[in-house]
Amino acid sequence: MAEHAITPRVARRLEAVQRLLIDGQWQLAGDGRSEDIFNPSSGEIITTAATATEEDANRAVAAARASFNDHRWTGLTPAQRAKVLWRVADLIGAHAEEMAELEMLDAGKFYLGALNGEVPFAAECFRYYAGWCTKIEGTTKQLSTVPGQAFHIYTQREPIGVAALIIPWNGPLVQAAWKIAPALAAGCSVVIKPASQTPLSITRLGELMIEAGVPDGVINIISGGGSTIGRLLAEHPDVGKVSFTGSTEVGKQIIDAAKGNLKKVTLELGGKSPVIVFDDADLEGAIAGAAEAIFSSAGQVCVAGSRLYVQDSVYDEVISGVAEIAKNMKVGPATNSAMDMGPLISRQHLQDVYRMVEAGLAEGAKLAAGGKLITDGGGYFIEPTVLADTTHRMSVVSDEIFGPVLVAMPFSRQEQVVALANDSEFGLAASIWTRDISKAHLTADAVRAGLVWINCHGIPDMAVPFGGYRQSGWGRENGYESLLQYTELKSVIARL
Ligand code: TAP
Repeated sequence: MAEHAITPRVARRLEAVQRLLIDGQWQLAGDGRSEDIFNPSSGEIITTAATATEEDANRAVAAARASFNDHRWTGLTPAQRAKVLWRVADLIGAHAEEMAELEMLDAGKFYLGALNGEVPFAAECFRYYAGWCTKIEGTTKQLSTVPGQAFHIYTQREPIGVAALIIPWNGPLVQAAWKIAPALAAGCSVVIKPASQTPLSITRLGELMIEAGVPDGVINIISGGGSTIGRLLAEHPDVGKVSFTGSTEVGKQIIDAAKGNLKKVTLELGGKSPVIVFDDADLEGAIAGAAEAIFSSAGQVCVAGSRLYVQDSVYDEVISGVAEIAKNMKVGPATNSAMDMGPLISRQHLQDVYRMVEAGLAEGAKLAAGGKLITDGGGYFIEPTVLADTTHRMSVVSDEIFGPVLVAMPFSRQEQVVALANDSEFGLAASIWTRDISKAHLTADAVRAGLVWINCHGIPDMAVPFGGYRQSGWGRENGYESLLQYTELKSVIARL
């Protein structure tokens, strides 16, 4: 049966207000306020979530600071901390169905997709960083400035302190895991703020983390408005690190807010990632890959392949192939795993995406597929859309749409497509489709992006650094690189 019914356990959970986690205590907002949470597949209210006051946020930071200062987390051995993170992963796995349902309900993820994708990937993230806890190392050095004397010189990595983690709605559980796991592995205490639309899976994750043995105050979860609570966290003098994923516009505001105490900042921001198809590619694979790159999660993916460049001689074939896939996709609720594409996150976002499509058509793009809103039912749906014959003067080509809208154009030479691919304020990701191994690697070298795929698109791995050039961000998530960004580096010079 394709339709997934909500289990009684999750239904019961949603009857209550989703609470804040401060210093190990689940609580309502100080002023009792809560916000409605919507199901993007139906437009219906599914529950309400407490929205933190500034006083709540200050208490969360104070709890994190106290837990850091009294070493209740860093005082455990690395192996003990690793075991706790591993237990978090096991608990996510043990509650995978429930987590997948929660991800389906407020983030619009397909149940089976979440069950087999996001949920195990989030668990894997905790396992990956559990492994790093015992492997955070410094180096030894030799001194040249003082001849004839003995010195012992070494470096060590130390946790920064309190890390504020601010995440978007488009993959709440994985985004939370990508920040919480390396922060805790490094020894930081954290305050995480989910996007206002998607607190459900993170709230449950918090419960599992407490059950796994993360000490009170080391993990704090506060839902609340971005421009109030998010900003407060980015400004807070007791926060030493802010790791933000979201729009480039808000990323710049985070930099401003963080400058008061010069806190360390990691930013994972927007993208407009090129998909480059050469005429010698396996076209069947490239066509399917290009469609998947933009329509997966309805294009609400920061590394979505949203600009398609196809070499002249195969341009018509590739565009009509991708358009054919788009036209045949079944669009519908995330509860129905027989669908190919689910909803956008909100009515507002749906309208924004639709306006971008209209602007592209007004600027002269040719509609090869889609372009219409799907208005039956209350959910937030738009057809998978392909705009062909676009140019770099059009806003649909320069601006991130963050929806299932592909813009396509032809190219003739390798140098030309590299110039086009790099002609963007973003530099998050790219994919290159060709059978010529030299061309593939030379193009990968020339494209200015943080993550380049060859003959595939969008494959993530915990070991592979993830982040962008230019206005796609600062720093990297995943891998050892992410963990290092939650540490300070100390050098010690000892005369013996
Ligand atoms: P944003 O509006 O930037 O929101 C992201 C988060 O920041 C939310 O938790 C939001 O809270 C909060 N926020 C908003 N204004 C803030 C402020 N002034 N100070 C501090 N926090 C603030 O992005 P979005 O629309 O939710 O997400 C879509 C964007 O995220 C796209 O541009 C996409 O490319 C980007 N994204 C990037 C990546 C990576 S890895 N590069 C991954 C996913 C998404 P509220 O929800 O309460 O507004």
